Amino acid sequence: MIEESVAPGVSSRALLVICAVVTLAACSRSTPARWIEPTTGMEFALLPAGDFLAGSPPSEPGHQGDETQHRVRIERPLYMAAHEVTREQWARVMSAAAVAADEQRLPQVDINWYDAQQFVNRLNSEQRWHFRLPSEWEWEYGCRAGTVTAYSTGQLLSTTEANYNGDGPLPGQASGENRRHAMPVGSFAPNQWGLFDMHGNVWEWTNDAYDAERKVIRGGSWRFNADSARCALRYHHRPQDSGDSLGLRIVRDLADEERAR
Ligand SMILES: [Ca+2]
Repeated sequence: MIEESVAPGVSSRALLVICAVVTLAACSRSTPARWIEPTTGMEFALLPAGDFLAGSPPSEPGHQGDETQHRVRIERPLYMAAHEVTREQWARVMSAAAVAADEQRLPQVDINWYDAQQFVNRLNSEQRWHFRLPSEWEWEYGCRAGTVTAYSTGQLLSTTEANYNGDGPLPGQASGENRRHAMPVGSFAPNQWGLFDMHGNVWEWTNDAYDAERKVIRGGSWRFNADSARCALRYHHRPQDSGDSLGLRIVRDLADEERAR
């Protein structure tokens, strides 16, 4: 039947080969799902454009008054770093002293928002890609990874799934481990989009203002309770503040030729 629908002399087998070649060519031109930044080895995951419901319902344990649910449109796909920025990556970009081998995979902390901006500026100066901090809605979009629950794991988060203070579980939830320190990035399973430690480990600066004086930080940390690690939680600090459980994760905008694919 297939031969009847194609040009004379083209067999069904030849048609299959042609289709396979065309499909392969199309795949090779698509924007890769993972991308590695060449100077630091930082790994990025491609997030699709799309809509999602930001915020949380009042019924969600830990819900705060500034988490009003609303739809957010992420207009363009973007690359989001799979991990929090590590101490080794920070030192390399900032030309700082070498980091001890057993600390290289720990997340960089004790940096304020201006330090974070300096990091992306230095990275941008070295190459043609454009890096930046995520907006808070890009951050929540990546954290949810298509889920609509309190966590990307569901309505509960165990300390076997993320590094938060297990002495402060959600109401009705059993206590968990309180590690009292950051863990090497990627110590727990990633979410559905391949992003690690969006819940807990260290807070992450975003590009957005919470109000006239403060910037939004997201994700909770090893110091904070389970409710702070929820996808919707919007915490904040003055940009000049820093702390031992506050770090960063960066994103990269797609280049024009990547958007065209
Ligand atoms: Ca984190």
